[in-house]
Amino acid sequence: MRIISAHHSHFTGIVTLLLGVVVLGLMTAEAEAQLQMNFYSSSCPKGEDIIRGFVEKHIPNAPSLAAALIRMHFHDCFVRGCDGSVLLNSSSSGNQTEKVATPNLTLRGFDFIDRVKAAVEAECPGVVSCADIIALVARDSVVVTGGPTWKVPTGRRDGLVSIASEALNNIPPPTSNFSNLQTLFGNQGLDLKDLVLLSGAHTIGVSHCSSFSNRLYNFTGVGDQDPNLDSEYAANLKANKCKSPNDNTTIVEMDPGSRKTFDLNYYSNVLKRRGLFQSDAALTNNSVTLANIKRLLAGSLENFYAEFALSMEKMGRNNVTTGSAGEIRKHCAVVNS
Ligand code: HEM
Ligand SMILES: *[C@@H]1O[C@H](CO)[C@@H](O)[C@H](O)[C@H]1NC(C)=O
Ligand SMILES: *[C@@H]1O[C@H](CO)[C@@H](O)[C@H](O)[C@H]1NC(C)=O
Ligand SMILES: *[C@@H]1O[C@H](CO)[C@@H](O)[C@H](O)[C@H]1NC(C)=O
Ligand SMILES: *[C@@H]1O[C@H](CO)[C@@H](O)[C@H](O)[C@H]1NC(C)=O
Ligand SMILES: *[C@@H]1O[C@H](CO)[C@@H](O)[C@H](O)[C@H]1NC(C)=O
Ligand SMILES: *[C@@H]1O[C@H](CO)[C@@H](O)[C@H](O)[C@H]1NC(C)=O
Ligand SMILES: *[C@@H]1O[C@H](CO)[C@@H](O)[C@H](O)[C@H]1NC(C)=O
Ligand SMILES: CC(=O)N[C@H]1CO[C@H](CO)[C@@H](O)[C@@H]1O
Repeated sequence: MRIISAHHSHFTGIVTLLLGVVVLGLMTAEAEAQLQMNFYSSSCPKGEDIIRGFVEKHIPNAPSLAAALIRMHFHDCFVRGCDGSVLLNSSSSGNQTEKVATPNLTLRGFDFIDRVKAAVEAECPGVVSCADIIALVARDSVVVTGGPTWKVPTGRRDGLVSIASEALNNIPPPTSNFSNLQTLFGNQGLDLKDLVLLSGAHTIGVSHCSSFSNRLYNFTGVGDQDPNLDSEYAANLKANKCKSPNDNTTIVEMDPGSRKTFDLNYYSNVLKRRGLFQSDAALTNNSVTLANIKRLLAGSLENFYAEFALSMEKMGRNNVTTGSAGEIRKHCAVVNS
């Protein structure tokens, strides 16, 4: 009995050990499943070309979508990694997904992603993730509109979960001060240099007045203006754009005069205290971010593009779902049933 028992426990021990090795091996494989260039080269060889072709065909007719799509990629990556969670619709049974969180109210381009997904599904059903589609479409649309390019390694899987409050907690609001930004970017493995470079995307696109009208009308609750916003620019915005503190519909170009051009003007604006958001202004409040702005402005556009590319790739790789985790969604707005 004792012998059998000892034998038995020895046997169990070996099985446990073997199981442990297998589980450890699986965990390592999971952790090591990484993004790679052209992940779909054998599973969907034409996939990335179809996406680029679709963008090249349609974005020139709606170039302002390029800004919307790079912003969507940013919002996707900052919540649960770039896993397409930003695309999930809230369910009638009460799930409030990231889409309905305040920062997402002004996101655009969901239908564009759906159309790209349909084109890809027609070629290879169930193979290319929505998360990769956002990442590729963001890059391809910025390229088509004359902006920088960057590497988009693929192999992201789509997440199963999307929670509105996580968007609120992770996506920096326009009222962010420097330390908010440092923390929220730091949470994503992004440093102060990345913060400056990625904020440079505000060289394209638009904002609603509601995202910054506190700076114009009631900065500290006594009907005042933000002293860190150039007063001439503020007066101009009040006279011509955001004529009332309750204007939720008017849109304003973030880089006036060159909102369609991916250039260095955003950084010049920031130094002139003409960045639209407090978060833009906050980049001048720290010696590292300020020095980076000046360094970029002293350098060439090509240099900005090259550095921007590295930060975009870094953002796109952060905390992604890979391997056998998550799924490949059939429709980007809903988890597979
Ligand atoms: C640093 C923290 C950031 C804050 C606080 C911030 C905030 C905002 C806000 C409030 C808007 C305007 C939304 C509206 O009212 O319509 C906006 C627009 C935009 N953001 Fe950011 N953003 C940040 C970083 C980024 C990053 C990292 C990217 C991309 C790499 C980005 C790309 C854009 C683009 C392209 C637009 C224009 C969107 C359009 O035209 O529809 N932003 N951002
Ligand atoms: C990474 O993603 C997982 C789930 O996809 C999430 O639970 C976790 O909070 C994320 N980590 C960070 C730092 O965002
Ligand atoms: C919806 O909520 C349920 C319960 O909280 C959760 O299990 C599920 O993952 C949620 N769905 C999404 C898409 O987040
Ligand atoms: C930044 O804002 C947060 C609230 O969002 C506040 O708690 C903190 O004190 C602020 N930091 C500085 C340096 O003003
Ligand atoms: C400014 O904000 C304060 C406090 O939130 C509020 O009491 C006041 O009515 C606002 N003033 C204007 C002009 O909106
Ligand atoms: C603007 O939005 C705020 C809240 O988001 C709302 O309280 C206000 O009534 C809206 N103003 C208009 C003019 O629709
Ligand atoms: C930057 O610092 C100044 C004081 O040096 C402060 O008044 C201002 O509010 C800060 N701006 C931002 C956007 O944090
Ligand atoms: C998701 O919601 C949008 C409206 O917000 C709707 O147009 C679309 O059909 C929905 N998609 C699915 C698959 O339910
Ligand atoms: C694009 C999108 O889903 N926008 C939604 C944001 O949230 C509001 C309500 O909270 C919805 O009405 C929008 O459809």
